Amino acid sequence: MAAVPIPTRQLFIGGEWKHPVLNKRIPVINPATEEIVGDIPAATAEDVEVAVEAAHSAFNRNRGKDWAFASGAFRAKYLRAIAAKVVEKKEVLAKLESIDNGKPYDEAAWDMDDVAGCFEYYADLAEGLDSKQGTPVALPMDTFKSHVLREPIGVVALITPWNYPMLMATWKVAPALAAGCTAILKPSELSSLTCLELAAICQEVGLPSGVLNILTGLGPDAGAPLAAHPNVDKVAFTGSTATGSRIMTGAAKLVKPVSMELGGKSPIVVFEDVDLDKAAEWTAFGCFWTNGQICSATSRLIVHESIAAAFLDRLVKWVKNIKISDPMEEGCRLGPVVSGGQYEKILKFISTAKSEGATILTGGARPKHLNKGFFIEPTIITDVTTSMQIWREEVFGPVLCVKTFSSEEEAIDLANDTHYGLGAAVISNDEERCDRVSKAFRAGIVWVNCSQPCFCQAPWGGLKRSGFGRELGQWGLDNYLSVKQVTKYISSDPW
Ligand code: TXE
Repeated sequence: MAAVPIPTRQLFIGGEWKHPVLNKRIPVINPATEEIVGDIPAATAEDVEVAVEAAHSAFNRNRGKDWAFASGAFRAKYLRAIAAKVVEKKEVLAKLESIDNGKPYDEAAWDMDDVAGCFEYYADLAEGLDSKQGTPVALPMDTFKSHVLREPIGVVALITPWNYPMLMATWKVAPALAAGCTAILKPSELSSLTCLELAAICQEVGLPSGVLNILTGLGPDAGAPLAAHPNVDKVAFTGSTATGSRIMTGAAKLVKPVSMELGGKSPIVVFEDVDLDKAAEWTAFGCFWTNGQICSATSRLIVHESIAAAFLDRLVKWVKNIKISDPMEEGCRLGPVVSGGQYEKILKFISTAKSEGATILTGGARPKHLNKGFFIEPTIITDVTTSMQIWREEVFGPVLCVKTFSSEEEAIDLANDTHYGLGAAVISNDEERCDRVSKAFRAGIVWVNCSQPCFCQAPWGGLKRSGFGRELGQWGLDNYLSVKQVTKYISSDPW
């Protein structure tokens, strides 16, 4: 498939392209070839200052009538225009995503469909906001009358990761803009190309200046000053638990609200009554889709002991058939992981598992037919104990670890044996059992007889160290709204 030229972009601030104040840039490395294919601007605290000022003045412009306190229907027009542009540019965007992040082109193209769908969905919710203003509150006294206004929370910082660069940005940008917030988006330095194209789209559709500002740059140099800025009213973050915790510590000093979508170590429980082929397919999909670089990847397989051998046999056959290649090659199902750093980190996880006594059933190394690029074979690890690092820590790579169980109770205990609580899946033909297990899982998202499907209408987020707050659906919009009560004294008598 023909590649696309990598555009050279600047920071997007106040509706204009601006060179970073310190004029630094970060190389873009294609993870399939390890070659530098372009660069992105590296923002620092100096640029953060200008971007926050731009967002602030856009929020307040004309007393908010230009955006924040305009009608939802007004804002929806821009969200729909952005969605239409994403559809129009889908092929170029998907190619850029694939080159930057390493995900197969087809997957990147599906991501762009989801991006457009998410902007459309929040356009609908923005329109719906108009009729929800002024909801009356029932009071115990008829001398007072109260109603509720739902207003944008203010200037928001949106800090996003590299696994679904454009889609994760959209999960935040679309509801934030629908709510009437103005925003500064800081995508991951490992995959920023499509977010810079989102900036170009905003310019093309004439989004009012300063409503969305996009700063690319390193986490400590650009993300940290942005999250800590006193004129940022809220931080919405998706990324590692360690960085989330750091942002929360800073936000606590300013009593700044945050929402956190963090790591995971999600289980998939496979009971003995399943169709082995179907279950193997969902298990493989749940862990190896996007190379396991999904916060909700079901990377701990908990399988009934009576079917474990037959099931693993099918699973191994299944993963051995996955086509691993340059992500732009026709039919590719697994590309490289995103960066050299992630590649080394994942291989270290695998070698630690071996040294702790686990068995590498399949995979565990670079595929033999690829001698460059950050490729790792889909890896299945057995003989795992619950104290091993591979069972406890998020790998964020194509690595599945396996344990067996003999009773439903034991399966639930193993599933919940984690500090995380993002996703959990159960595969069984017994509906009542699926319902029981779904309730027993300590997780924010449960899949029954599947793993990973995600819809922008349904809430997304976790418990425990996987974070708090919910994205998507109405919950995603609520993240960016504040609730104001207005109470009127309506009696003619003196109080
Ligand atoms: O994440 P970071 P990294 C996990 C996954 C992965 C690990 C490291 O396990 O192996 O995190 O990835 C910005 N203040 N996840 O290093 O650091 C950073 O620039 C403010 C899970 O990429 O969390 C990027 O934009 N911002 C995850 C974003 O935070 C800071 C997805 C995420 O980067 C910052 C990604 C700081 N001090 C990684 N430091 C998921 N839950 O989906 C960094 N950033």
